Amino acid sequence: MEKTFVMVKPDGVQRGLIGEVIARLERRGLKLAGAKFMRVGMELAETHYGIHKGKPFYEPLINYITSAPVMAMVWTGPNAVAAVRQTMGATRPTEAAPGSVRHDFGLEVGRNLTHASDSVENGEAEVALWFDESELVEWGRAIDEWVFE
Ligand code: D4T
Repeated sequence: MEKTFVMVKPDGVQRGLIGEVIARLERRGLKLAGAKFMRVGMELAETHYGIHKGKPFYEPLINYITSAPVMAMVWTGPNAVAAVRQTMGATRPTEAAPGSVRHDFGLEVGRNLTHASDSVENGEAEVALWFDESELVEWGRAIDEWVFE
């Protein structure tokens, strides 16, 4: 089953939106496979956002993500990567589809509330970066056969 890494960023945590994000993913039918509430260290932040190193928004981005705790999660399901990206909305809140998290709660790209892996390949890499194998839970959910074809 496809896995994707999802994070409620510091602004989402500060604004009390952990439950809102989890509720939306649960309601969609996605299945939680791991979660931890944590402070992001400099090394992890720099590895996670390594692709943006050198860009003008890189330093503010690192400061933002390390400024307060985040909720790091792994969600699974068929097409989990695409489904979660759609539920979160486009990176820039003013371009996010109405009804998405970033549309409904956000205004600025530097305070866009959540992160979600943008490809299956990156999903696997980010899950491995943020979680130990032992922190992931495989479990049978009673409704699985009614959500997954
Ligand atoms: P993340 O990775 O945080 O979920 O964002 P996206 O996957 O949706 O978008 P991204 O990698 O292009 O950007 C990473 C992160 O950088 C911030 N950012 C981005 C910013 O502050 N200014 C910018 O111009 C861009 C492009 C927001 C998300």
